[in-house]
Amino acid sequence: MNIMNVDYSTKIPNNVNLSEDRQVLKALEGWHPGYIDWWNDMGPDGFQQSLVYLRTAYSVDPRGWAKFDYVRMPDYRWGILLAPQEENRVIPFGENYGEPAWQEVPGEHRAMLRRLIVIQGDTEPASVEQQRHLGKTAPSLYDLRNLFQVNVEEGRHLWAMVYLLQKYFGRDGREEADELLRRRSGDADSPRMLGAFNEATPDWLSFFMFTYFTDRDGKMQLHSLAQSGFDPLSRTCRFMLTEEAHHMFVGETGISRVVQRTCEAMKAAGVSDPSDVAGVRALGVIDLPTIQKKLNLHYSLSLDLFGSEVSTNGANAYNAGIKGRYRETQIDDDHRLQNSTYPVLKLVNGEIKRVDEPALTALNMRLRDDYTQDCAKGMLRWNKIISLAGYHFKLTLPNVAFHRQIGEFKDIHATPDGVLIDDATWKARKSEWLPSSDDGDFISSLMTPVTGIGEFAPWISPPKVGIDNKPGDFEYVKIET
Ligand code: BYC
Repeated sequence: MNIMNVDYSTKIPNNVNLSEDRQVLKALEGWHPGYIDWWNDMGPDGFQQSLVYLRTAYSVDPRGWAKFDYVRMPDYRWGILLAPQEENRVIPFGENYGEPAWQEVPGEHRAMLRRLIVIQGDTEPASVEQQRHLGKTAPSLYDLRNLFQVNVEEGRHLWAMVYLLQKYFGRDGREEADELLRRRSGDADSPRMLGAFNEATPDWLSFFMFTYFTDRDGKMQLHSLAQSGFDPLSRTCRFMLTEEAHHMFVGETGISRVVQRTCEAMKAAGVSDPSDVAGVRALGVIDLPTIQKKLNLHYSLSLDLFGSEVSTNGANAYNAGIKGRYRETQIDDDHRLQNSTYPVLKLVNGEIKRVDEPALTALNMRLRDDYTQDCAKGMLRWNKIISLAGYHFKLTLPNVAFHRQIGEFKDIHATPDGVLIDDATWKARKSEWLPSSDDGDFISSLMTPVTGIGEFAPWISPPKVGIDNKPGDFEYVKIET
């Protein structure tokens, strides 16, 4: 078969020749009913019979890989798609640098590889679970469609990891695949594996922040795994990144549209001080200080997803050739890192300082730094909207020591500016920096669904362009009641 095109003749669409890999096909077909049960229980609440204008991957050719059409979500063709194999690919880093990439799991790294694949897999259904109630309060059909697009693709990313588990990890892999359907976001007994994936996504501002900040952790982690010497993992992640770009677009433009609408409403009403929270809220839009608080929350939760700044797990995965750096092949160094150092932010005598650490153990910190740089780009766009509207207010990323539960700063408190504070001050001032229950109530009060064609909730601007270049009055979701 042609690797570029996806075979839709089997129950599970794929470009990995499943029709000739009976054992794996059987295992995946056996897993399928449990997945559909999970989707029905934990996928989007309502709208399952609605026709949604979704894109489905039909090829892995970057020049044209998706087609758009109306689909009922349970009928979405979740498929197994790997980017084409690069000829003569070598392991691009670590102790086995320069050797041919592995097409099978190297025995000595089996447990580590399985764990990373399981963690990656676990985040995908978790995010669908976190977002399952949002459809009921969507600000427009356009946004509703984008939510569902993100959800079905996260479902596909789960399939991608389950394929790797079932094809390459035998019985353990099948057991892990079942566990991925058993854990639940926020469940007291059986939570999802990483912290941020057990938090609530209660409203659409959180959804946009999540897709901007947390999906961007996904981008960084997928890039690192795309460097893997285990070629099937690399190829899987490379294709996942194609879809991931849209998720971050949803986040970036979502926040832009909220900021835009707030600025327009403030201007129209003659509000000169954007920090006049009550005055701005009276206009039925979300004030910029509250947007900043949500940003503080989601950014800090997402920083935790990089693990500890200094990590032997990270060093081992790199040495083994399993997980590389962001854009590893474009970095000009020895790709072994045995003798180099990297500056890590640490707490030294009560002060936040950069300290040189062996580069190998500092890989989580390095990836997190790359992430922070990537986050800053969208911030520039949001701030431009604010300054063009004539307001002196700047959205900023909080200091890395702020509100952390993992790593160097987990036991201290710091302000968003990075000033260390004691417990009592933190308790007294926390609601200045993180969304309070009052803030949550206010945002919730705005979350009334708008389902008219071409209509938008009054707290968010329409997008500049439609999905698939559709006009403003396009019916992105034909809601079945
Ligand atoms: N929560 O050495 P350490 C995405 C554990 S998002 C709970 O500091 P390490 C997506 C850690 O497991 C991307 N536990 O860190 C986005 C370890 O436990 P064990 C998902 C945590 O291992 C939106 C211990 O603490 N993909 O795709 O170097 C929507 C010490 O760990 C956390 C990946 O993350 C935490 N936050 O790095 C949908 C890639 N952090 O082993 C999807 C795969 C650490 O001692 N995962 N721990 O029991 C990894 O590369 C690494 O596991 C991590 C942690 C980067 C997560």
